[in-house]
Amino acid sequence: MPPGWTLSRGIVLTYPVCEHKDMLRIRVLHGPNLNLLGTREQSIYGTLSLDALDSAITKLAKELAVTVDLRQSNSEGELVTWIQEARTGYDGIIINPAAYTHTSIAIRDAIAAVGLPTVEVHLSNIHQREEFRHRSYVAGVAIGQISGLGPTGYLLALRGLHDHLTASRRQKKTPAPATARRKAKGTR
Ligand code: CA2
Repeated sequence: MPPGWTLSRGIVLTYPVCEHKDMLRIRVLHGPNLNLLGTREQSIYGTLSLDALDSAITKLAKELAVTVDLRQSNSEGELVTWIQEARTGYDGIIINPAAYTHTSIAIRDAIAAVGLPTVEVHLSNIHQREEFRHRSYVAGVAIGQISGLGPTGYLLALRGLHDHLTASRRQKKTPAPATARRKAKGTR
């Protein structure tokens, strides 16, 4: 459904969203059990619900003029499919693979295969917790990992990925200096 204001009794006044074709597009993926955020284990994962977290991410995305696509799944295969699909139409990925962080070679391989800059996020500090959480299969194919900063970690990931993608776009647009071009060609 297109975005809009609810007037009364389900009457929605929709408005067009102006999406510039050059806008950065980022897919945000939440792994298994993160749909339970705010309902249990609040001492570890905090009190914010997944909907509230997604709203905070969407709000920052608007400020940064980034389009975000937010999804949660309890299924490894579905996450792999969403990573693969991001290859067309997305510039980067933010992922909290949750428990799959520590087990999933399939998610790691999918991220490596699409080659999109990816930031790994964890609400808790996985390095301070049980030994089995210290290993991340995703970290080796991510441009960075943010762990232990709660929901703020997602917002930092969004800013960081935005800056990374903007810098690499700018680099692609700026022609290399003549000397570097000659060197690359092997001419004098
Ligand atoms: O700290 C994180 O963000 C984790 O990715 C969360 C995973 C955990 O397996 C990782 O080691 C670290 C668990 C997500 C479960 O989320 C829940 C949220 C509320 C209540 C119960 C589970």
